[in-house]
Amino acid sequence: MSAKINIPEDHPRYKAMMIRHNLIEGCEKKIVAPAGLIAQGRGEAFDYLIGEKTCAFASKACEAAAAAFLLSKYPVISVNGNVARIVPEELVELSKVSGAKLEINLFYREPGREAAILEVLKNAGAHEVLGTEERLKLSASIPELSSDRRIVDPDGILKADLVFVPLEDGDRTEALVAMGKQVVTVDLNPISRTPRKADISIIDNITRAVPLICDYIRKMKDFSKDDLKKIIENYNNKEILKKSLVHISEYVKELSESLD
Ligand code: PTJ
Repeated sequence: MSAKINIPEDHPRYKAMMIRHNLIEGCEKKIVAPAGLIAQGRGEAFDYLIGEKTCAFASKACEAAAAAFLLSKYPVISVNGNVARIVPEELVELSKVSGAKLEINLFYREPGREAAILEVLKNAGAHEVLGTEERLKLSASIPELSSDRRIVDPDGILKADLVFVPLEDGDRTEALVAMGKQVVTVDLNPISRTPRKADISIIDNITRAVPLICDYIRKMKDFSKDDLKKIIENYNNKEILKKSLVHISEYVKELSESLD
């Protein structure tokens, strides 16, 4: 077990440090894969580079994501160890407001991990969870994908028209897009393959992005289909990625000038 930590609430990096230690404990409980700790470190570095706040390009992507959820006939939220540990209640809330199913889908499959994540989601208020160990015998496969992420639930990702895949790897994003699914992701690293391949990429921390998507869904739930479609038509993912990169370069320049 990790040593007991005592982070004072007035520590300037209290929130980020709590998340870090939450993930370390999640790793000890098998919820988080060891590689998930490295992924979080990469995410934290990019969060520094965007200024640890939701930027306009991320809000725009959250709005488009909300419109896509509302237009979707069969949306599915893909849950990995990191997101289950960091934002379980928020994922369950997203599932409730959007009507999307929750499916556990892991890159690093190890006995006991699905069960540990199922418990987390149930404790967060989930009623139905797909991709569990007992449903694995029913599992289907994503063609042309060799990682363990290829194993999907036939009543979940396989059937979905929209898949929400936060903190995802590029290969599966590409495979899902090739299967004709609309792919929405959250990833702090705009250079990573997933946001470049997805239809809607939210360049923000998962802790900020999921509550914001829920807010947009609540705000837009009575919009007409035409209005929702217009939001999607006016959304350009490449532009959003460009804006995020320009923001990072300007922010870093500003920081360097503040040292003059
Ligand atoms: O639980 P498993 O077995 O399914 O594995 C999950 C991980 C995350 C380990 C697996 O999907 C993986 O290895 O992912 P990658 O390829 O490291 O990609 C994760 C991406 O998420 C990276 O581009 C990170 O920058 C980004 N990221 C990490 N933490 C956050 C984040 N993005 C948003 N919010 C975060 N908190």
